[in-house]
Amino acid sequence: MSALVITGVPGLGKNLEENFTDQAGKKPVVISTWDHGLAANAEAWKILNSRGKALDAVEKGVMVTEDDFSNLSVGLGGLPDREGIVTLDASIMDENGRCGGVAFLERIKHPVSVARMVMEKTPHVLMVGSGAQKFALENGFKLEPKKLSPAAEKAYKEWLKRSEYKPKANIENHDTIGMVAIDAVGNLSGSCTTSGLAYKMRGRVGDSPIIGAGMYVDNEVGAACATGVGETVLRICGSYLVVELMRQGLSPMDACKKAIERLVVKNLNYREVQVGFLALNKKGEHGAFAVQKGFTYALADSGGNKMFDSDYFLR
Ligand code: SD4
Repeated sequence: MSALVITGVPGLGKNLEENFTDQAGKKPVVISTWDHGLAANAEAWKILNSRGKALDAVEKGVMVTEDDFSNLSVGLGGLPDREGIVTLDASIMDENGRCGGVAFLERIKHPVSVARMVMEKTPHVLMVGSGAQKFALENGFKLEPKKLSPAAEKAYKEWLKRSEYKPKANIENHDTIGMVAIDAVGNLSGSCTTSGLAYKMRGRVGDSPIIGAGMYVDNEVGAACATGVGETVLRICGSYLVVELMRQGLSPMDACKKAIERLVVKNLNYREVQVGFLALNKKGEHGAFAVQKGFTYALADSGGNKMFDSDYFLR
């Protein structure tokens, strides 16, 4: 058992425990990726604990992370593409199979809420770029300044000196937030939001806004989300694969593990990347698995809000 203390979230779980087995199911429950998941879960939990809907929980939860301008991988404080511009990707999906996504979106603070609006107000699933921004502005979102956060600007200037593109595992360019939740009545929903890989090519879109890659929900079976190098997840329709493996009877942990094994076979560069999957089944049991050591996730249920270490492939 490792014991890492997470600070900065008063009153919430403080122990980081290794979780190499499925946890017993409890409802409601919410899980989300990386350390910023704690604060996001805390918001989601308020909704779930008052018998609110999983859909509202997964939207409001990740909005906390999008709001944090000091976060270098989610929202407008994220690291930019190689031209110095922050472009955001997000998706959301509910218990009825309704879903929405936005990609390559600029200067809008809450891409997950725009994704929800795509789901609820349009006949479409995915909107991108200037069209997505226009849609957001027409629906009450504000155009935010075209400005990097101080930390992102500093990092970008540093990067420009060499302009080398080499994503590294578990550093600041791999910290998307993916969240999946089951509410008190047993309905599942999921969300995912990111500024994508740091210093990506202009126009690059990752797995996060793509339904079935960065996140997927099937209310009969379970829900899954992904974090890490999106190209490797896109190649295997990662989150959909995790859900389908649970449909075949695998536990959430085993489903995530099998999906990582598939990813490793289908991506020759797997040693150089980090990817983590998180899954929740209809019983409220959860699991996680990653390519490499270092993937953490947060879980909130009636027992509290805690961090866990995921098991991993490259031992
Ligand atoms: C992407 N999957 O754009 C995202 C990045 C990420 O943790 O997950 N970072 O490829």
